[in-house]
Amino acid sequence: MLALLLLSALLWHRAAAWGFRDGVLHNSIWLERAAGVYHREARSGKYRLTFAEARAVCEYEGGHLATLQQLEAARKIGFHVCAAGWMAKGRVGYPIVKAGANCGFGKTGIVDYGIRLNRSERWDAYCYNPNGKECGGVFTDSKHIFKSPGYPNEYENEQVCYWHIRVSYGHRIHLQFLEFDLEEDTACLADFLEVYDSYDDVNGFVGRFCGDELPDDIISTGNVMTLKFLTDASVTAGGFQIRYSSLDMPALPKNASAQGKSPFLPGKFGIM
Ligand SMILES: *[C@@H]1O[C@H](CO)[C@@H](O)[C@H](O)[C@H]1NC(C)=O
Ligand SMILES: *[C@@H]1O[C@H](CO)[C@@H](O)[C@H](O)[C@H]1NC(C)=O
Ligand SMILES: [Ca+2]
Repeated sequence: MLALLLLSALLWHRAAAWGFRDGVLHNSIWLERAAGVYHREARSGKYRLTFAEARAVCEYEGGHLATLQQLEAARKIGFHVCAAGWMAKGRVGYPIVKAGANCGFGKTGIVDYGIRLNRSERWDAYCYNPNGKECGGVFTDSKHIFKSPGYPNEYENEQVCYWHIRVSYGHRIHLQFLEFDLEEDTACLADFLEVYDSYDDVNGFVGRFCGDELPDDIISTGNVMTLKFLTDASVTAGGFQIRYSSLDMPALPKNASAQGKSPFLPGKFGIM
């Protein structure tokens, strides 16, 4: 409960620290990015940006609203977001990789709401900026080593990075921490790395890590994983290097409930 209070205090503090800067709306967060495309929502929540505000959010970072083709190119390498956003020319839509009943009408592809005549409608934004600061990514190789931004230099303040890993269907992901050094605090609320056994940062929470103790290896239950790296406004540290490799080890049948603490849980979040 205390941790929850601290967390909401932290989030509130972060929210208050953003907002309008130089007359440009800047109260958004990085959510995901792939192929130079990333999704932004207003810091105040989902579906709060008019077309002009969405465009300002992207331009503030040196990019512009993504075209339908750029969003589709990102989708093809695994960019999946369940939220409609403005694109170039006033189009609205979102990229779906994994078909689901609750999102995208059970289909994959760009869900296209078309060109909106009313530019005062409020949606999220899809920006395109291939030269943006390297932070996060989408990996589909069978193995890869990825690092905190700027590694081997210290990471920066005020970062939000997401890494999505997707290996072949029927395989699992083995995460190995090679180097790990984040600002230390008891509740891990200042700077932290969170690991999720799913394609988003909502489901399948595995753990939150900080300090300089090397976390244990983690093996996913399905073929997707998400890592989220968040830093606050002060004190940085060495950062991390993480290796993942694909294991040829299908998810166990869902009825295998007797396995107890085994890390090999049923695959809940497989994506073809
Ligand atoms: C345009 O959308 C806004 C926000 O949804 C709404 O308030 C407004 O009435 C709409 N304007 C027209 C002409 O439909
Ligand atoms: C679990 O599923 C496997 C194969 O699907 C089956 O052989 C086994 O009997 C099931 N076990 C239970 C406890 O239902
Ligand atoms: Ca910090």
